Amino acid sequence: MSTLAKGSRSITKAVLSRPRMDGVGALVYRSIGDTELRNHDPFLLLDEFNVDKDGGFPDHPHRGFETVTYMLEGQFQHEDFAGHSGTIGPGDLQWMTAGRGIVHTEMPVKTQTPAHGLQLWINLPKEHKMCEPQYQELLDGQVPRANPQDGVIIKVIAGESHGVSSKVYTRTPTTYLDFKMAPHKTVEQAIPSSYNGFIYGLKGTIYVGEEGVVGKPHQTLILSEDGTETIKISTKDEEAHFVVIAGQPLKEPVVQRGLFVMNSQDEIVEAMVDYQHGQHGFERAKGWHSTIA
Ligand code: FJE
Ligand code: FE
Repeated sequence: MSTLAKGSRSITKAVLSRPRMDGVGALVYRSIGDTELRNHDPFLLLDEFNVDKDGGFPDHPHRGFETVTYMLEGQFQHEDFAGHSGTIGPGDLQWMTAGRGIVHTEMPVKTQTPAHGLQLWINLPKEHKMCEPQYQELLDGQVPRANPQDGVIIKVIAGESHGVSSKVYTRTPTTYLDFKMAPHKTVEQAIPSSYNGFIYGLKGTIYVGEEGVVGKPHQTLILSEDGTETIKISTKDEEAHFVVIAGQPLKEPVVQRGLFVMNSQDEIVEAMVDYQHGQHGFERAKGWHSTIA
């Protein structure tokens, strides 16, 4: 017998992000991670960033979580302390597991088009926080699409949609879908009922759940946690572009100090000491400076 509730998940909160500055001269709309949207377990942060040629995120460390950078426009380059580097453009993504430690730089390629995209931070379960760093890089063409009906294209960045599965390995079970919908369409999307989830609007207006709660660009809609498996999303007169992100909550203590996210205050102190002394994963941090920042 199914214990799933019928109908669509509803929206428990709608928050419109306002632009602010972060890094060096980078404009970000902060969704998850802003004061009103703290600790949406397992997610720590979602930023929609706009960075022109004078801005970026120069040399900084991470420990204890993953960053997923998904490009919408322009080009972004990165370089880390282990000599790993690359460039991603529109539709491409970099899924970076910082694990025990990454020090890197993230900068736009200095062209006419500013770098515009999304960066998501996913917390790691306790047993993976000190794992070896890993990169999973996918070009736009390597991200599978679901096309459940005419005028609905779903890029499956992580998890699955309408029988199409992503190959990205997630240490924290995560669904990350990019939707493009023509006007006057309705789609249902299954999300595991135990996941916490949200929708973030990029373009156009959407109507979510049985009540048709309105979602706009720069707005975050938090999905209800009521044991329901699907969400229903519709467009009216405009086409729409948005992402649906959901993940299995870790239900572990979260202690965050800047770019280190651990389970206890002691582990945060350890992270700062390890970074300062160049040890336990930060060996290559000693004297490293990026060549692109
Ligand atoms: C950060 C300094 C930083 N949002 N969106 C301080 F550099 C960062 C940081 C980012 C970031 C990077 C990209 Cl590519 C996109 C971002 C913050 O790296 F979060 C703080 N607090
Ligand atoms: Fe970073």
